[in-house]
Amino acid sequence: MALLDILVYPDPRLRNKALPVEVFDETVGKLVEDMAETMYAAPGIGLAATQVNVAKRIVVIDTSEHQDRLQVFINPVLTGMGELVETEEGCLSVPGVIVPVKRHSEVHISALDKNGEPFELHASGLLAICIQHEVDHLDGKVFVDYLSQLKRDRVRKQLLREGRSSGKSFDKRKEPVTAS
Ligand code: GNR
Ligand code: NI
Repeated sequence: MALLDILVYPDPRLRNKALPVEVFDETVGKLVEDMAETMYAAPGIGLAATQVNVAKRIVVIDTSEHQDRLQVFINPVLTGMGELVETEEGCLSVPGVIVPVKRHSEVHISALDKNGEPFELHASGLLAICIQHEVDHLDGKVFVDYLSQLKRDRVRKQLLREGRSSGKSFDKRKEPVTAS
């Protein structure tokens, strides 16, 4: 078991699009274990492989009250259902920021478990919100993308100022000093 480093926005690697898992070997099993450990330690209710710089379509979630029910979703496919609901969301890759995001209140999920066995699930409540948030990560999307550009810029500058983002291709000296 190992704790993995979580990428922080605006790290450009959060924009990577994850590829489907095709081989279910011990590498996948180890990654799932390490992702779960990392999520519980954070603590968070979900984690996508993209956040630990692995471009594979793997998500771990635990929305149970006592954080004792791990759910693993590999190559998840969602069908959004129900009305759109606004929930206050946070993200381990955007520390300190909680903003309202609109999501489907219910989703149908098709996915594979860690052994490659397919399963289907109908989710509502926090699990429905969380899986939509995680599949966005797999597609290179971060919840701040739903904010206005002004608010997103504020979040980006704040995190760069705090020096929490370690995006190597972000040359902080080239950040314009004057905002237009
Ligand atoms: O820990 C998390 N909490 C959370 C709260 C509301 C909506 C989504 C989430 S997911 C987040 C963990 C995370 O960043 N997963 O990508
Ligand atoms: Ni997140």
